[in-house]
Amino acid sequence: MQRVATQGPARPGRRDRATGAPGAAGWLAGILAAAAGLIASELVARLSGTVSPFVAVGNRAVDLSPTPVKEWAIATFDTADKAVLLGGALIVVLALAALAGAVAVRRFTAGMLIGVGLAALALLAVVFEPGGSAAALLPLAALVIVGLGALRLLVTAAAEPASGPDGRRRFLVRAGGVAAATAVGGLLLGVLPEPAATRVRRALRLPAPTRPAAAPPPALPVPELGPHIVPSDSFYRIDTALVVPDVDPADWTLRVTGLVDRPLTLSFADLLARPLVERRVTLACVSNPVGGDLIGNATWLGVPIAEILAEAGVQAGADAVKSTSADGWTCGTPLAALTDGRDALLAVGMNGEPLPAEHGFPVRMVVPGLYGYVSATKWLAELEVTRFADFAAYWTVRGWSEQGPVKTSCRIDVPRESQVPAGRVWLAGVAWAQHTGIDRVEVQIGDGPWQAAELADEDTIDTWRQWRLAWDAVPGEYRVTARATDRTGATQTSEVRGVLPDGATGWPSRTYRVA
Ligand SMILES: Nc1nc2c(c(=O)[nH]1)N[C@H]1C(S)=C(S)[C@@H](COP(=O)(O)O)O[C@H]1N2
Ligand SMILES: [Mo]
Repeated sequence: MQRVATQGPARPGRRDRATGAPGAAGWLAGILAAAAGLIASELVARLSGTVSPFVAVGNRAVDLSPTPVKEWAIATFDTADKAVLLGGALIVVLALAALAGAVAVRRFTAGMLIGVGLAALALLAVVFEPGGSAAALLPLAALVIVGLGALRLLVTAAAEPASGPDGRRRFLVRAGGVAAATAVGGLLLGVLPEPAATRVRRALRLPAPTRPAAAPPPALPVPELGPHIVPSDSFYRIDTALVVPDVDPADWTLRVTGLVDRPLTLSFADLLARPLVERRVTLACVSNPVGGDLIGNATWLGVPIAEILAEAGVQAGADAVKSTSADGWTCGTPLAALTDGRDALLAVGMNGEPLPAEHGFPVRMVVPGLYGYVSATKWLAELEVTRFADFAAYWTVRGWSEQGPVKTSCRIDVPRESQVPAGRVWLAGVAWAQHTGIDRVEVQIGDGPWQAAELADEDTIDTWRQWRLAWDAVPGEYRVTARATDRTGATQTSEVRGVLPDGATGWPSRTYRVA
């Protein structure tokens, strides 16, 4: 390699003979050191049951990113948003580590300081982790010791004045050693015991409901239309948890606190010993755009929240229940929605099985008629009876409305493709007006008249209803629009509004080309 004269006399650190390529040893040293440090910290986090520094950094990125960025991420990546965020964070961390290595080969102290700066960011992230403990400093210590130690080991070899193949060999030996140790750590991580929730959930058999849900109505026979009850593994997932909280039912308690005569602490066994009811409820996310898929209908098994509140004895003046999850997320639900006789549940089961870990195992809330962010707390830990005037929940602080009743809406699902063969086709979809019920769905094809669609039998007023309309499609391009009307006679508004602050409005429409 040629060096330009203006670089001046080659200092020891400048020598590239160790690797044969200028800078490459430094980059490699940084990346290998970061990988070793990250794996070590993940291992310690797993063994100590604490949050890993990497996940903590990701969690803070989620908390700190402005609401429009979050909305964009949900809209763009849907439920892959977490994988995308963690992948992106990993690339950024490795790039910065590569930079630290490259700098350290030339100016040792400056390079190591970049490494220390990264560790300091991780420390901040860990300190601000809600519900974190002092034990969370252990994985961070592993990250610092292994990461910076490996960086020093590799950089000193890469920067050694030793000329020729000796220096090169020394660096490669050390790099190989660090890479091998990292690989072993990765393998170990793969064979460590699985989370308690996964293990316990597999063996758990929930009691049968004392009051089972009625049989679901027959699905409308439209080949491409999705099922009335959405299977748990394709049910939408929205939450702020990058790593699903691992809650062992044996350690779980629900605290009922605040404006109550008798504060309660219930165990999971206490809950299962009560009469369980089974109810079908359609859950919806306030971030669901018109026509979006952040909505799903499931069969839930659980204990009516009203019964628990009655036992605790709600005091006069309360108008809200603040619920908190095991990972510190908070939610504010109107007291009335929990006590007015609707099927608000502390759910332990979803679609005939214990709640999946991602959907809140072991216990979550399900409240018909309210968006999830004000009602559907997963990994539930505490119910505090209080007043809206006395607290602000996680999303309320971030610009979303304090109250979030679900807006009447509908969706066109079928045909799924925009190219449609001429002839008889079915237009079909779902419509919802939780806790009011759907009365009517109308469809307009092009600038034709509004036509009433056929509705599936009503399951409950808390569940969506499938609709369909036969269309004798002739070649051309058509905009198809739908609108739902609820049991009170109110038709969803045509006014187009975005999801902030309390849910999107407007009529869903799709353009079809008939050929
Ligand atoms: N602990 C916790 N519970 C939560 C959330 C969360 O971020 N953390 N998100 C809520 C939101 S915004 C919605 S829409 C529903 C989604 O429930 P699901 O993931 O089971 O579909 O969960 C709610 N419960
Ligand atoms: Mo949501």
